[in-house]
Amino acid sequence: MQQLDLWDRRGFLKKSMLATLATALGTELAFAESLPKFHLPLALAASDPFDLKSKVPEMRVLSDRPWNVETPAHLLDDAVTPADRMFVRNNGLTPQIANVDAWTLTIDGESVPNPKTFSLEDLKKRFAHHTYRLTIECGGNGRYEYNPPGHGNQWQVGAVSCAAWTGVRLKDVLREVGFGQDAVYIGYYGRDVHLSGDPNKEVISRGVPMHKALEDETLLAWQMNGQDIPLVHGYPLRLVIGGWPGSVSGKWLYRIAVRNQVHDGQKMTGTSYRVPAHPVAPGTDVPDEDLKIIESMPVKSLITYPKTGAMLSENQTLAVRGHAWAGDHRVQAMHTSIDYGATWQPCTLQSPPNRLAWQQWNTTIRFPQPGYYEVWARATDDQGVMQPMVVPAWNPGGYVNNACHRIAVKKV
Ligand SMILES: Nc1nc2c(c(=O)[nH]1)N[C@H]1C(S)=C(S)[C@@H](COP(=O)(O)O)O[C@H]1N2
Ligand SMILES: [Mo]
Repeated sequence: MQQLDLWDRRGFLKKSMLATLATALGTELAFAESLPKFHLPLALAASDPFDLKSKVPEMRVLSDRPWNVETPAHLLDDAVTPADRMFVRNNGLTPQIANVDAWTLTIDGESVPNPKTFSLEDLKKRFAHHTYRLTIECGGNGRYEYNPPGHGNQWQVGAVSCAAWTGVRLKDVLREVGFGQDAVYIGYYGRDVHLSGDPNKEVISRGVPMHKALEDETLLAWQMNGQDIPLVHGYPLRLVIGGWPGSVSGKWLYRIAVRNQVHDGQKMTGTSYRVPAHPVAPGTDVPDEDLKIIESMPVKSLITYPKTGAMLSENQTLAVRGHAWAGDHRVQAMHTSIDYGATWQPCTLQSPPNRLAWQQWNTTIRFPQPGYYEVWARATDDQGVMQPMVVPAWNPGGYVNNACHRIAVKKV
């Protein structure tokens, strides 16, 4: 349910919504008529239950202020991630979108001589539409395995999605606006609200170098899987950039600056989304100047069927499947092992529908005798680079853990 639907023309809660609201709150709404315009009772405004009620109940809530919710691996079985199974990573509070008709996107910055502002209608009418399936993986996915622990949400394996996004190419819009030779980077700005409630505080404002911003697949999107983007995923407009840390795909987008320097917005500096430029021992205090910004995400894969803990009876073979992705690269091979990585068997691997989309793989496994097994999955990218079997290089933020995914299987 979009929050938009809550309000009548005058900005008061719709009468037809009162029963739903009462259910969400667990109590009747007293004085709903006299609430100030576009105001929700505090209990609702704080936890934004409407959007997350639409998630499947098995999703793992890591925090509720801000919302951070991950998807268990077996719920990511679809080639195109449905909205109700998509992980949520908020750094601040989901904004309330009172009037979507008034939404605009401004392109400005040092490298833009003539800044321009577009309505959503302008974007939709004036530029060609494109749809791509794009893998979005949080840079901190897999953080739970680092020791000492990285600061932040202890994501396991499910902070990744691949939905079909529809919009216009950022490059088409930037070319129409015009930018100078000195352009280095873009930076996005979103309408989410800082946890402190201070409207002047930036929640997150990240970006990418021009070469990534100008790729065909970099979209200003208003649809996900053929529908309005759900509020929690960035309605009504989102920057979507596949293959790089999810943090570069700015939600609730209202401004893009074309910068003549590396963008220095919120969470572009310090240990945020940065890793040591040189190898360090676990627990090292790494100075800022030795950290570099994470760009393309490393090769990785997931087993999405069966769910870990599967029981298998005599003579049964096990059909195993999942997805594999490799940042800006393509996945070239997929293998599984049932002997802790001693030997590996090749899997069937599909081509991606477009660049930067995860690829589907599957295989059939026969287990030699009854007992406990682990199935490990390992992807190899088009450069011959493989997933490590154990946790890779420790880094202060606990980013880019692409160790092999494993599930437990028992043959009885
Ligand atoms: N405006 C805004 N955009 C944002 C964020 C945010 O907090 N605010 N989080 C980023 C991060 S860290 C990730 S991993 C992705 C998560 O996208 P999702 O919640 O749609 O899955 O959104 C990115 N875009
Ligand atoms: Mo993220």
